[in-house]
Amino acid sequence: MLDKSPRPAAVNVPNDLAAHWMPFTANRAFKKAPRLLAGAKDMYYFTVDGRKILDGAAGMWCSNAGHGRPQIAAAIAKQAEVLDYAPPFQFGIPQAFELASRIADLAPKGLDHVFFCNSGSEAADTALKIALAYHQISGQGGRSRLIGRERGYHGVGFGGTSVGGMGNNRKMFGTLLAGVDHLPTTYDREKQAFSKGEPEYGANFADALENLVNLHGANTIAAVIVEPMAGSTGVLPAPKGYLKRLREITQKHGILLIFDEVITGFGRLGYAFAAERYGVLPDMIIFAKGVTNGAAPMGGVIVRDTIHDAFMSGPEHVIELAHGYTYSAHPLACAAGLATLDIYRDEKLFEYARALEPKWADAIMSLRNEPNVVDIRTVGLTAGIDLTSRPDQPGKRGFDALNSAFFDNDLMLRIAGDTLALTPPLIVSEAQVGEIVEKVAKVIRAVA
Ligand code: PXG
Repeated sequence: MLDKSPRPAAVNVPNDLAAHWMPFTANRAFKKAPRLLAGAKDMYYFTVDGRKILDGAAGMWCSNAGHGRPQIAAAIAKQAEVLDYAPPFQFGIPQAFELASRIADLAPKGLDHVFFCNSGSEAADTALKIALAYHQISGQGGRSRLIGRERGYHGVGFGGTSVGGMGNNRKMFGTLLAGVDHLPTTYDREKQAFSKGEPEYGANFADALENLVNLHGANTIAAVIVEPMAGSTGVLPAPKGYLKRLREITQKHGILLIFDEVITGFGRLGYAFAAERYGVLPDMIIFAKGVTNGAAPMGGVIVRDTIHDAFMSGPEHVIELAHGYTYSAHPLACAAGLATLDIYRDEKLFEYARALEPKWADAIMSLRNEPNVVDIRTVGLTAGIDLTSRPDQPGKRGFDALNSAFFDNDLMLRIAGDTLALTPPLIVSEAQVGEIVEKVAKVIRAVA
């Protein structure tokens, strides 16, 4: 029998915290000292107790246009009234087609087709499945290996977890996908420390792909997936020339190249996509987060014409790709996406981010002499600041920094172990950059 006797009275404000098992969160620590948010506007969050927190993280690399944009809210509200839900299989809504065209317009020429999902994780798994299916229908079904990279993050689906290269995200989950291998990380502190933008050293890390080709045989490898800047692991920009070399090697061996631009897409590196910044044309680009400014869940894959077109054969009543989600191209997400892209365009936010990058980099680098700082990396409007670990407590200094920022310095930042990651909304003013840096300095001293 189910026990439906009443629970002990839940606290009314903000709520009983027990039932919600929080994602990627130290649950017990959180519930002892909750970081509860109640509102957000422009560059700020507001806590349930009314404090104003400067957002140094665009939420979670999402809200590139800042928070609480009325245009986006109105678009979502209107869409909910007019058409709340429509089946995305065998039916369509105009907004989905319009948004796909707008995204394709922003992407490099040749990447003209968009498959919608609801998150970066779904988008990563979708791209990997498209790669496998593409080889299958092209008579190269033997190409089933997938190659990721150490310290890569591609979400939490089984595909993304398998190609991902962050040990903690993998080790509890069994054998994951078979036939996966990893390139080495592009990070070498000795040769790259305190680089602004792309480190000079490290294009040679791409050559490791030739080793994997020798090991497995090119005709067994379907795709390579990398982030142009590895975000979740603490901001590792691609070394100069690395992505170009990866493209050359994949092309030579008929291997598809997937850029995971869940973080780097929509202006984070000063361009619509990092592919444009680096002048490299991948076969697929994964996006999420910034496409709706975080205001509605959405992700997707932008696919090269040649790949898309290969599927468009056979009897016309037959489904070409047996894949999709109940909420693919959800009306509310499409409405949010269209309003968001209008703001990016009208306010020239990508160009603004590009212009601000040198000042941002200089400001962040001024933290290099703060205690325990062993490296700082910047690219676009992002920064990773490595702190030494407390003895025998990896991640504790970072965790203390998160709390010091939130509770004592009214700043939201992200942490990856003992690395502090900064990635403010692209509307950040020069004065606010200064404020972020001052606050981060205080945080670093507080956790020294
Ligand atoms: N790819 C990349 C490159 C990401 O950064 C995902 C895929 C997965 O997206 P979804 O929407 O399924 O979460 C991400 C997500 C952090 C942090 O603290 C970053 C992400 C997620 C959680 C934490 O840096 N990025």
